[in-house]
Amino acid sequence: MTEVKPLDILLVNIPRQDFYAPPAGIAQIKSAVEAAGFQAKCIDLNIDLYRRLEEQGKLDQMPLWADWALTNAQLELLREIYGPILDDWAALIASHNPTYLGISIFSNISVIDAKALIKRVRVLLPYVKIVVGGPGVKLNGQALLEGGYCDFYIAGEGELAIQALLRGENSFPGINSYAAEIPFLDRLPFPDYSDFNFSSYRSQSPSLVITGSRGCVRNCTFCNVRSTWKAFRFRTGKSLAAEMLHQHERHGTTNFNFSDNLVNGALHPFRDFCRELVEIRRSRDIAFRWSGHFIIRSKAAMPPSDFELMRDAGADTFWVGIESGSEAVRAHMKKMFSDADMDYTFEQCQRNGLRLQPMLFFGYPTETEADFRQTLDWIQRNRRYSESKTIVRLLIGATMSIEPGSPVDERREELKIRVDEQGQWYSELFPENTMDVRIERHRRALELAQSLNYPLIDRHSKSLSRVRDNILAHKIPAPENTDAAPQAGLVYRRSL
Ligand code: B12
Ligand code: SF4
Repeated sequence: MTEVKPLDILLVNIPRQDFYAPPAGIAQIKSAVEAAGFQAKCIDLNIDLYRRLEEQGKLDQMPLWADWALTNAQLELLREIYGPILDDWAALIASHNPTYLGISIFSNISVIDAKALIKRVRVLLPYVKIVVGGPGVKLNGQALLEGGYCDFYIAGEGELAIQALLRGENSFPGINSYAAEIPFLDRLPFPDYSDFNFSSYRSQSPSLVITGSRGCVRNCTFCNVRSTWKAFRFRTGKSLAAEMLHQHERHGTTNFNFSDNLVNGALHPFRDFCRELVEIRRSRDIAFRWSGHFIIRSKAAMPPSDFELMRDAGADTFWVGIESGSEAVRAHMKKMFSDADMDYTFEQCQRNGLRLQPMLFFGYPTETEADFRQTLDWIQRNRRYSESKTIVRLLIGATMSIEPGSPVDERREELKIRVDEQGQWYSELFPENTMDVRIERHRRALELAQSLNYPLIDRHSKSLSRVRDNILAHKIPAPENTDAAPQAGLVYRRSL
């Protein structure tokens, strides 16, 4: 009889995440754990939710999982649908009887789902040691620990800390604290996706997340990237190409999405990576396609030959942070590119068949009406790229929110940022830029883009109109950050 090894750690991923590809976080943690000699298994509960809702003909209810502020009726509906699913998940976890349960919390909103699941798991498996990790743990880990929801939290990069935890080294940096950044990313094992059923995911062909770098070379004033990653670290082109080949051999994957904040942060390794893929295409006839985030650089930094190399290497679609049509606003943001750099980049992308998903947002603290009109001009001016299908989607982002840990947050005094009686931020230096005005700018930009037939992504109209209604009704103060706090007449998804 063969002896069944007990499962050292069961890793689960919870809603709400994307449904296109298996989750990279737990796949990365699994390979790190197994490299240290422990046994791990991954279960993607997020995709399980999707498939269950699909079976029940309730996919239209999916937005309930991504909404911060629900009406009482919506909350009741969510509880009714979700309660039995959470019970099933707790039973599934209990059936594996692992020593540790690792829960990956993708964003702040998933903390609510984590708590609801943990309450149920604690009843069925009172002795399991629960460790939470993932991007949503950064701000919430300590509270989850103090609330008894977990035995450990690992904030930041989890690979080394989880290995130490399983070895019993509970005071290793990162355990119940923020993990030190891992300097040499090439030394990490490739993520292990063997526990996932690729046919469950929504992408047409098997698609995977890949990480080429952590951190960013920029420090845009509205972004909190430096509070998450201090240093920019990157993998070599050889290592990245080897991971692609590895995943291709195991899962047939030719489509990859970079999780990096930017793929062109370090240009030498980026070019090496492209050359590796050109060579793989030539010698093995494998045509990888890859997409990600991208920053605009000058012609001197990225000459036309770089765009040709990207094309030959299978570069596909890139999110690009334009943020504002005003050069003055972008200069204040430290975006570090001019209109000329942007025009050059768009032209090069068009010429080489690279597709773009530009992102805009509204009401940066220094944004005046004149600046905003330049964003409207930008939308007008670039419609030719939408018509030529170089711009495949335009992201009409939210109104500016002041992210904890961002340079704007740290410079609140200098910018004279105050909170008005509605709980919304404004700057005494630019008092016309109120939440009302920001919401209005969002609406004007959206309407213009719609009228010009841009293919659009707009995730914020509904929540912004709720905030506006609250402001107009002058009910209880609306939240400063529309994504993260209760609003008048609505209930926060505080318990499930
Ligand atoms: C790709 C991505 C997406 C994709 C999702 C792809 C997918 N398959 O689900 C898309 C574009 C759909 C997306 C959407 C959203 N995203 Co997003 N996304 C990212 C991004 C760029 C990469 C995530 C990733 O895959 N990284 C690679 C893996 C390997 O890293 P990881 O998951 O962080 O895992 C590491 C650690 O976190 C940890 N870890 C992870 N799990 C576990 C578990 C255990 C037990 C342990 C110990 C450790 C651990 O160890 C891993 C290895 O070091 C990050 C930013 C970034 N660069 O990380 C933002 C990020 C995660 N997203 C974020 C947000 C807010 C969202 C949205 C809520 C945005 C919105 N308002 O709609 C949505 C929510 C998801 C949804 N509605 O579907 C925030 C989360 C911030 C927060 N604390 O809440 C981030 C950090 C961006 C940011 N700086 O604001 N996102
Ligand atoms: S907005 Fe993008 S480019 Fe700017 S610091 Fe953040 S991640 Fe980097």
